Amino acid sequence: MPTLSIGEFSLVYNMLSFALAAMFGSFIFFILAREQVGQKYRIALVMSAVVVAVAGYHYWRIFDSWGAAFTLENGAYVASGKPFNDGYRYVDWLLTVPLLVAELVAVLALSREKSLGLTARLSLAAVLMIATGYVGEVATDMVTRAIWGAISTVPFLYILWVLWGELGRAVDRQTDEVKILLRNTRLLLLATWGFYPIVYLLPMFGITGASVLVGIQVGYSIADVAAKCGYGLMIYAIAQAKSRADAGAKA
Ligand code: RET
Repeated sequence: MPTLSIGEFSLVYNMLSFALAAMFGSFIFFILAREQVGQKYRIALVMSAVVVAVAGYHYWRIFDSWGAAFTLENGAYVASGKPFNDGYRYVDWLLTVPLLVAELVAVLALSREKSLGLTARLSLAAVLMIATGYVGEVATDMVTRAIWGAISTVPFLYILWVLWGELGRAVDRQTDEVKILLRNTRLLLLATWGFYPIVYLLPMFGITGASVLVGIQVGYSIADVAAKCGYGLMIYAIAQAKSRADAGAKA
């Protein structure tokens, strides 16, 4: 572990604390907001709540691990000898990414067979993407990192391609309000999910030592808040708009 200045250590400490607060706050919101949407969309909000609860737990563990990995000595944070555990992040993604995918499929309210098929294919791709990405993340040399990063990009592109196409097809059948929300969700998905591989590439841009450690932790934390809390809010907005449209169609 590199030696960190007080500012560098605190930046990560505060980002992790911010992400932890955002996850717990979002959990309360999603539980309460369930009542605001039609029956068939509630499951999507339950999934959002599970995602942020799982992530909240992992952020708490990451936060603890960060604090334990360094000690303050003569005005700088030096390695304490206890390793910083990056595994929590990957275990978190392993559980939450399939749920995020399932949540989007749920809010689209497609036929049962289509929903099950899509969720199964996309979850499998997500597990492959994260497992292969982890091998590269913990590798100490850049060549291994690059190779596993490239392998992980294959299922990543597959997920984006399927979701992009599916969301595009779903758009045609919706009211104007839902159309705009679905288009925005497509953009949010691309912007937030696209952020993770960019953060992963940081050490390959020649950024080293403390900067890369801090950059990766800050980058993944921002991406996680957007991809879990922000995305959950989008799903909520879609569920609400679709509930209104369903009520209008019945009246
Ligand atoms: C890795 C390894 C390098 C290549 C790629 C990656 C993609 C990661 C993604 C993670 C998404 C996580 C989310 C979490 C939210 O809960 C594994 C960094 C493509 C897309 C959405």
